[in-house]
Amino acid sequence: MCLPRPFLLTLACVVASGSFAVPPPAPYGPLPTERQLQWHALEAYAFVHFTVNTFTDREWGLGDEAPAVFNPTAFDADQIVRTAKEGGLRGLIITAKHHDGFCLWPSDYTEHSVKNSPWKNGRGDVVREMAEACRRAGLAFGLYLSPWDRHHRDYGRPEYLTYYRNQLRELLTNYGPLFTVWFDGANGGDGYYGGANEKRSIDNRSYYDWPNTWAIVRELQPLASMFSDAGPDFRWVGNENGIAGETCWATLDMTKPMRYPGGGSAGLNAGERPGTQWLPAECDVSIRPGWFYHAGEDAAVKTPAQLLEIYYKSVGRGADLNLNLPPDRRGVIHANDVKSLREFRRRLDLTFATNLAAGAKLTASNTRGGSADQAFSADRVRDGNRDTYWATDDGVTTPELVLDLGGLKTFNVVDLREYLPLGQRIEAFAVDAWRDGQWEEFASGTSVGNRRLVRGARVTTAKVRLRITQAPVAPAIAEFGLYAEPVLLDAPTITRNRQGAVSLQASTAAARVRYTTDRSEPTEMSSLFIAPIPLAQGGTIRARAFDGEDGQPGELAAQSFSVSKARWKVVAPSAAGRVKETPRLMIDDAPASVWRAERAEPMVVVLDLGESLTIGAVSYLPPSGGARGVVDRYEWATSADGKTWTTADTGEFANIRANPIEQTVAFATPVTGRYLRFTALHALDDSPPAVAELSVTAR
Ligand code: FUL
Repeated sequence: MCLPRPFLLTLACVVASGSFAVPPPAPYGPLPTERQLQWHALEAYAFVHFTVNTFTDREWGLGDEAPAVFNPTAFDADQIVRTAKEGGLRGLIITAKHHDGFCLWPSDYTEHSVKNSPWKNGRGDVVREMAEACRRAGLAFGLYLSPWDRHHRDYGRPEYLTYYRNQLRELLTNYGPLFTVWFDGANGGDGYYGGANEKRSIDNRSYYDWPNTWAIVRELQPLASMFSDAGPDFRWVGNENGIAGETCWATLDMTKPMRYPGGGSAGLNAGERPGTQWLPAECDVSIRPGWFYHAGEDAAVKTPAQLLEIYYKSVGRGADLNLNLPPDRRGVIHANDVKSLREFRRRLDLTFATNLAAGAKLTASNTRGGSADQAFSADRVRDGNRDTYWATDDGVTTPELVLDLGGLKTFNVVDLREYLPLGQRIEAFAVDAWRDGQWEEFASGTSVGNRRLVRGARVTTAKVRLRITQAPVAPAIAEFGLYAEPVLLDAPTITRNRQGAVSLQASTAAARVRYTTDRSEPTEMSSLFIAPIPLAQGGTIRARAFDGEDGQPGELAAQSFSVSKARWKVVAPSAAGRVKETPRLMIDDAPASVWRAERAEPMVVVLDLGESLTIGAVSYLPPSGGARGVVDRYEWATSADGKTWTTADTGEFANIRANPIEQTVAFATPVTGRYLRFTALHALDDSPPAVAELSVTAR
């Protein structure tokens, strides 16, 4: 067996220190490789989605975009990299080529690239500039090269594979060391394909011949970890909202038939134990609703609190976080994203600045080789070094570690890490705090792996106890820490009634809530909330509470509202023949209630908006809980009288399978009408179309 490097290092260390009383524990289960260990150490890195879509306002380009549309006015790789770095992200992956086939580097194998764009007169190379900026800033650099290519005429035929691999070689050899190559499993079928404009179905299992493509990466970049739904080095977490399973094993059962790129998401969120391979999860999520920049989403950037929630549920569940920061049409990260990310990092830094375990007196119920054996002593859990660990004697699988904090201390975050080279050993653990003369459970959990962060209510105590409650073998714990998040007033709750009046409610009566409706940050100078805010025509509310005594600002709350639906009527389909469901479910502001068509054929919905409106954007919310009924092709039309219709837009809801969020279609020029028609032209897997909600944003 080939042992991973840190494991050998530990051995060497033990020998060197002369304390070789007992050997280290034997490894358990599937083990990580050296490249996977390096990937785990990154924990969080940036995704950068940038291509023609940034300029066409799409999520998936069709492949027929002219290279001329790619023209950032002030592209600044250093600004993008600096933003990621200041956000605490340790690497960056750029979409060298997305599904539209446009190449951000001047590839020798196609004319469909930056070399035929006006940007830098065709002499630019986004990939090179990003690679160099990452190198300067000390960030790991990685590439996304979409296997699905809607531009290439040979896509679907063997010739395309040659093209794809040529491009891969180009990227693997010309841009320095890569920490990852990201292989996307998405494929929507239809595309431009050199002018054929048709649907091309491929067999995800066989067409790409992955083993031979992976071999190229292994040959040219042996330390690059490869992503796909099912590895070979790290896996998709099964959603695009950044949340790993509450239990999230770093292992997967690769004997299952669907374990191939594009093979579906079943089992990926939680992983499988014991599994046959070390295949940890990556949580990919965008800081905005979409993966590409859309000006219409400037007010929908995730707040610092939302980013923290994602961090605790991705990194804090043993996965890596791949957070997308999409450059805008200038070619820089928008100020809203920069601001939110900075505040997110500031709060994390404040939280992890002081480890209460550092000054504590530790008492372990067992130490491997006896308490004199420094190599495995409990002290190792607080040395900030993931390559050293506390271990117990073989057979001691449920040890305890008591921390005497030397006085009352307050914490709300627990940080645990296993020593990965020996495998994922812990199956369950609990943490207790000493209260009123007895132990009281603060939290309990399952998988640990690379990292487990438990975030709970604040506890003030003089003693804390870690209990490993289930493990098949003696645990090997690299880190255990106790931290306190800075106290902030909770974000106020924002609600709107049917009539369109918005109320803001602080979590404590003493706080005062201030708000804005112009998308600016609420400050102590902003309007004070005293009475419901009329917002029947929709708009964006940003609000925060200010402490009644010291005026300290609390968490930001932000919510956008569409036009109130109080006066709307569904003209078609009619409710005839339906008992339980009525078409009103499409406009009842309740995302969970869904109208489903009976047959898998285009469904036409006609709404009477009750008055003539100038419509800037329309939205479709798909049903949740699977692909059934999720519309992926649409047409929107408006009418003044409900008889004569003007088509406003027709197209696809790109990426709706992997990311089934509300789909907003913004019109370049607003359209006017009292009647709105939504035609669901097609739904995923040829299922009968379904609608959870339809909405309108007025201009
Ligand atoms: C998906 C793609 O289809 C999206 O456009 C995006 O790139 C996301 C990260 O992966 O599968």
